[in-house]
This record gives sequence, structure tokens and C-alpha cells, in this order.
Amino acid sequence: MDCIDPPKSVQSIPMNIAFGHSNMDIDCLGSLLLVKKLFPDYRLVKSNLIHPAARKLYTLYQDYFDFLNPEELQGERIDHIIIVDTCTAHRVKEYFNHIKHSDPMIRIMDHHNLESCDILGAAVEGGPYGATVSYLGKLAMTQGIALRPEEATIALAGIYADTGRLTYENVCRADYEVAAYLLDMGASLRLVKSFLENIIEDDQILILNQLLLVASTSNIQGHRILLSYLELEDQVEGLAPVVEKVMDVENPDAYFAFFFIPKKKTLLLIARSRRARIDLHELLYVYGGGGHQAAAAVTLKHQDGPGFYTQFLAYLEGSLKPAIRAKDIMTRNVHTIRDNLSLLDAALFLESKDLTGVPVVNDQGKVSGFLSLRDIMKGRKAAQMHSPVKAYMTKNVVVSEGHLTMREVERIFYKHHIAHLPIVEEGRLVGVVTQWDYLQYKKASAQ
Ligand SMILES: [Mn+2]
Repeated sequence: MDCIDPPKSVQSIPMNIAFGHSNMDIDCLGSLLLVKKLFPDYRLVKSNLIHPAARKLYTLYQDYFDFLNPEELQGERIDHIIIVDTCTAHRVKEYFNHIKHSDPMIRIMDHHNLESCDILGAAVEGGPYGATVSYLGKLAMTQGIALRPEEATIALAGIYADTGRLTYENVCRADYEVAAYLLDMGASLRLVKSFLENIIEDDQILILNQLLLVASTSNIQGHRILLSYLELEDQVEGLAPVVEKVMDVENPDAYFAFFFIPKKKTLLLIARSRRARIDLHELLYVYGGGGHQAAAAVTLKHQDGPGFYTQFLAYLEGSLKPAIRAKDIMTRNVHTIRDNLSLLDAALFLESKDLTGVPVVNDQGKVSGFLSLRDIMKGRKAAQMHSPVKAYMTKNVVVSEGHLTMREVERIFYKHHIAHLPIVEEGRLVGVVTQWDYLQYKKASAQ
């Protein structure tokens, strides 16, 4: 052969490329798919690391995406770049390491803290969406782009993955709008669900079973804390979803899962919290780890596993903010009535105060009953509105004390089917926790 290949470093046709962050996740893949539809002249570049949660989807669709490796950018002239799902320079370093002799225009589409973007010269767009897919999905909707069912499925998986199936606090209206558009395009919820299933390996299932056996709960500062300590022969991938599964089963306020690999003297602590008061990032930051309030982890080398476990428990005991208790959320200055009041006067009183029920107290301030609208209704039906309250009130009222944790309050509500829980101190009424108080607490404090 006498023809000579042109030197690789002098590519005359400039390229447009798009990529997501290193360790590509499902939102990344979904976003890149939409880039492919919206900007057909862009080539997609893959990260050399795929997040474990996205591997299934990536493996099934790698032909569809037709990714370039970052190394293949070497020597190419790049004119335009679209970066999705990150605006942080160190998360796209693996691509820029190979981009030389180019001065590309960079467009970023993201849903993370956009104002803290440190990729210089880039034009940033997006906003506080639950997923980057939702931003790109809005663009696709505006342009009337049609998707095939498989494409819609991948995109929807991105929204579901980043929003905890549309339940996290980051969810906004656009996430639902784009989800609806993707359903119209034939997205399969059954497939989405299977892509999100991330406990698939045998060793993950084995560890799940072991954790369920060894995990135990402790009461620390009024919180129900789940703890487990497990020694592993070697590193296991995908432990976080296993820990989350145990969390779902046991439903504690927070879970601290310790994994120790003796031969490497390495300790991995994975933590999850369901209470705003338990800030895991703050707790693990002290050990050089972190994440966010509800999910954090730390890896420690040169450790004595059992020793660290004991030491960490003492640290938790001293650092956890006390749990919220009935006295913290109860309504104080409660209205009360006496049992010799007529039902009619009691009804007028409830109406004037806009109440659905009221504790009945005696001369000593002790709770002797509870009168609800339902009790009054019974009196009205029997044409007994001039009867005294004591004839129709609920006697044997369930009362509690202020130190009860919210978990205990919850249990009482459900067990006794009541909507008001009078709180007494030394027998005297000091407040009431209503279902409304309880729901406000749930909204503010629980995940
Ligand atoms: Mn994302």
C-alpha cells in the first residue's frame, strides 16, 4: 500500500460533543439521550466510570448511544460542548484532559447549584429541577420532538432516579410535566422500575440478609437508631442500595452501617437519616467524610473495626440533637370545658373556637373526658342537646406525658384511632397534640 494515512492530530472537521459528569448516572444517560434528539450533530462522549446504579441501563443501550471514549477526543478540534448534569470542573476533568488545540463554546445544562459553577467561560442554563432530564425534556416538548418508547423510558428513568420516584423535596412541576410527556411517548414504567432495581448481585443479596440479622436498634437521644457491624472479606460494590433496603424494612430514624475489611484494615461507614435533626453530613464531616443531611458515608484506613464502632457510638451519644417530643409540638393554652355544661352550650363553644373536639376537665384540672363533634352529633340525633356533657363525652380518655417521642405519639394515634392526644404533667392538662400538629411535624422534620 502506498497511500499514507493523514496524521491523526490534524483533523480538519471540527466536532461538537456532549458529555455528563464522571461516574455517569441514570440522569446523565437520560439527559444525553435528549441531547442526541435535540442536537443531532453532537457526538456523545462517555465517562470511563459508570455509576453502579446506571450500569444495567448503560449495558443495554450502549449501541444506541454510540459513545466516544474520552481518549478519542485527543487531536480532535472541538467547536461546541454541551455538558449535562454538572457544573463542577473536577467532575468533567477526564474529558478536558484530552481536549487540546480547541477553544470550544461551552453550554451547561444542569439542576445542581448553578451559581457555584466553576467551569470558566461556560454559559449555564437549567434551574432547580428534580433532574436534568426535566430541563432538557421541557426543551424537547417546546420543539415538539417525538421520542420512541425506548427513548422515553430511558429519559423517565433519569427523572425517577434523581427524584426518588417523584418524592424527594427537589421535585418541581416540570418534573411531572416532562414525566407526563414521556408517558405519552410510550415510556414503560415496568422497565423504568427494573432499571432502578439496584440489588441484583448475589453478594448484595447475601449482605442484605446478613444485615437484617445483625442490625439492632438503640435509643439515642430519643431517636430510634439502627446500627449494624459487619466484617467483609473484601470490598463489595453497591452497598449503599443494600443499606437503603434495610432502612426501608426497619424504618428507623437513622441507620449507621459499619463494614470492616480486616485484611485491609479499612472501615466503611454508610449512613442514612429520615429526620431533619439528624444531619449526617455534619456528623461524618468530623471524620473526613460527608455527603448531605440525609445520606453520607466515610471510608477510614488503618482502623481497628470494633474499636472504631465503640468510639463512634459514644460520639453519637454526645453529638445527636435530642429528638422532638410531644411537649415540643403540642398546642398549649388548650381550651377546656366542664362536664356539667349542656351539649348545646358545648356545641356553640366548639363552633365559636373553630374546634373539632375539646378536653373535659374537673375542678382539679384533671382530664375526665373528651368531647368531639361526633359525640355532640349523637346527642343531637337523640334530641338531647340539653343533657350535660358528661352523658355524651368519651370517658377513659387516652392521655400521655410530654416526654413521649413522636414515634410513640404516632403509635397512640393509630392504635386508638384518635385525633387529639391530651398531654398531662402530674395529672394536670398542659397541652394537646392534634393530628394537625403531628402532620406539621411530619412535613417539617421527616423525609
Ligand atoms: Mn442529576
